[in-house]
Amino acid sequence: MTIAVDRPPDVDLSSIKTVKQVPYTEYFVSGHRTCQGCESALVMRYIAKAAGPRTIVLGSTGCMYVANTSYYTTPWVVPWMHTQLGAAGSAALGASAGLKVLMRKGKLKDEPINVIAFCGDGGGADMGLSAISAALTHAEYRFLVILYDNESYANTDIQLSGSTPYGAVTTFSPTGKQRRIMHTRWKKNTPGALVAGHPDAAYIATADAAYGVDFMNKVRKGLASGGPAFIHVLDPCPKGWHYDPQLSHELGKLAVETGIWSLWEMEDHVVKLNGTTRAIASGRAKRKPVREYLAQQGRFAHFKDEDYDLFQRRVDEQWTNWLIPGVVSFGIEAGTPLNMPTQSAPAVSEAISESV
Ligand SMILES: Cc1ncc(C[n+]2csc(CCOP(=O)(O)OP(=O)(O)O)c2C)c(N)n1
Ligand code: SF4
Ligand SMILES: [Mg+2]
Repeated sequence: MTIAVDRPPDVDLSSIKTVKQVPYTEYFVSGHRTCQGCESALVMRYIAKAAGPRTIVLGSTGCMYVANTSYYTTPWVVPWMHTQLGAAGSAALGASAGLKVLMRKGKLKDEPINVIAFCGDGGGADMGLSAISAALTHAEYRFLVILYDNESYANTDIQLSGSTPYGAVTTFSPTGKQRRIMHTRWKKNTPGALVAGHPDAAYIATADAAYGVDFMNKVRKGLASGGPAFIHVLDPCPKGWHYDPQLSHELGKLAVETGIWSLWEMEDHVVKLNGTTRAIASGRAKRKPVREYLAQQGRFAHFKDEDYDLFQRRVDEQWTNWLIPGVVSFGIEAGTPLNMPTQSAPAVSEAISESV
């Protein structure tokens, strides 16, 4: 049985092989007021470039709404609409369903249109997780939710989110004389939770703003997948992470090179590690010490050796104890029988009919 797949638009969603093949045309231009070195804004630019002109973008409240759409100005060239903090999943699903109904009733030309909804980590990994989860169960609709992760509620002055790393200083977790480490919880594994729990999602991936071509290709794969898709992209924030804006790209790379952030994708119901993450996992590259990444950021300036050591141990565990490094945050008991892929097993058991 097959899941009904929506046709992707006739614009180019093919894989970009080299930087020279990146489309020249911009659909996210100047006219925004994000901080210098803001990688979240770069993520928006990549999204728009990769998706092209036949696209509707829905943006949840956060820096990428507030700083991007000051009164009477906008950097968006494609149609853009604000949606509530926590509503990216429902906005994506609703827009996709709405377009389908209008086309079926003949009120809109029947043509494939990309629907992309973005949210921050506060809006997606915390407040809007249930809406994203619900949306990813609707295999009959084609849309892409992109969570841009700057690791805090940045727009409202850097409050701690479920995506904030262990020990980081935020306005909710200041360091002090009595207590050096105020934030003692480990970063939530949002994409791992989503990939493990949503068997009908068509495409789920992680990305990093420092790996632009990889990210743009993932945006295209998500849009071309024909069903519900989700990408979690890490993007350094000079204001919240307290570093010189010129280090944005370097820090994005270090997040992957230290193994703190992993690059992977689930396509056709199979998980693949990508790029540097794959090279580390297969022994072709060595993980860098987490200190190289953490020590360049003011939010970890209070760290002592013991704090770096603890952080390193937790990251090591991601690579030694997790079933898939950086993806599935548990191991399995030795000797546990595992499902083996068989030639005869059908991919999916029965067709899902159109519900609108
Ligand atoms: C329901 C609701 N609660 C609180 C707010 C205030 N608010 C606006 S933006 C924001 C931060 C959002 O953080 P995140 O989603 O991580 O996006 P970022 O600002 O980091 O880009 C908050 C708390 C709001 N707009 N709506
Ligand atoms: S606070 Fe961070 S995410 Fe927000 S505009 Fe500035 S750099 Fe970008
Ligand atoms: Mg945020």
